[in-house]
Amino acid sequence: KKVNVAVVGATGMVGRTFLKVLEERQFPIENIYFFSSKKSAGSTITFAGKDYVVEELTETAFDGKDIQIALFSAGGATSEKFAPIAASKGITVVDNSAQWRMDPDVPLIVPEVNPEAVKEIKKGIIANPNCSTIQAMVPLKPLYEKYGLKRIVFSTYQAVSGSGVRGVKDLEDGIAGKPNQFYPHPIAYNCLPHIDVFMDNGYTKEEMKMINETKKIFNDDSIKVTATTVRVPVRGAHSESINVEFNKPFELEDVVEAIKNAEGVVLVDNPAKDEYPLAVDAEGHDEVFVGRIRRDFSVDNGINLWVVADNIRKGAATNAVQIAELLVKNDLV
Ligand code: 11C
Repeated sequence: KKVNVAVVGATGMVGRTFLKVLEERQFPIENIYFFSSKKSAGSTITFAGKDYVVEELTETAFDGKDIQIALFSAGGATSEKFAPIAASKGITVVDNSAQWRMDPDVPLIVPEVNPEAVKEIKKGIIANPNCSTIQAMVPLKPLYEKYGLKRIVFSTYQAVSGSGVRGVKDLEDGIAGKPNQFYPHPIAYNCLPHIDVFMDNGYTKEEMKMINETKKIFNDDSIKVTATTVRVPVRGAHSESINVEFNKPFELEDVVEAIKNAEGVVLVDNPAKDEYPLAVDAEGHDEVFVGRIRRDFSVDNGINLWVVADNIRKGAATNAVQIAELLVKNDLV
């Protein structure tokens, strides 16, 4: 079965990666349409060897095209306005923004973790989780099933590509000795404990996304979660230290085995040879790389992990395309 697909926000960093991933995974496309704001409309996009003109996104832009799936990555405001418009025309939206993630009527999906949620579409919208949440969920899934998750402490080391082209430019400019224009402080040779805006409770929005999205994806409010998210001078993959306490005792070798066998995970854990996941190795790949798995001796049933993934691929575009694949596979479009 082939479907008609729309890509909204095709000219941004995630949008361009959508195209690569759709091509690589040979997503079953009949026709494809590209939409953007007025500013980028009229530009040309090459997809699968063919040139397409980007159309301006308007309230009537989807009409007469028989589109089944729309992949949105054009920011929260565009998703807020246009995802319901697309849905009202019978299109299923896979939305990469934070706009709909915590809506109880919108499934929030990591395909390796909660694919069954795809059957609970109520508003015609499915949300793609935040990049730092997605990569953490993949190795935690088998551990949740085996031992239950009592408490998680996330500490992240996030790449500048998470801020899009402006973040990458600030890093490159900083290394070249030029001032930063986007971040409030220099990112070159520095770490900023500040991703997205600060909330009234003293956490950043990025930290609250990790906390709230984790509970929603596991459909379990009993998991205690805290997070500190940090921007580091790395280009294209997020790294995370994850400290987890289980509800049950465990053998470390069983934990390693479960992570090794987890769908979408590559185990890189050989300290004797200085082998552990690295951002520069993960960049450009779709898998989640996990290593440094060790017992946390300070609690009864705890472990520490180091988890690395390309935040634009598995953290955004690849996960969204996998959700679209679930829609096709389950005959939902
Ligand atoms: C970052 N996690 O690294 C952000 C980017 O809610 O989809 C993605 C923001 C989001 O800055």
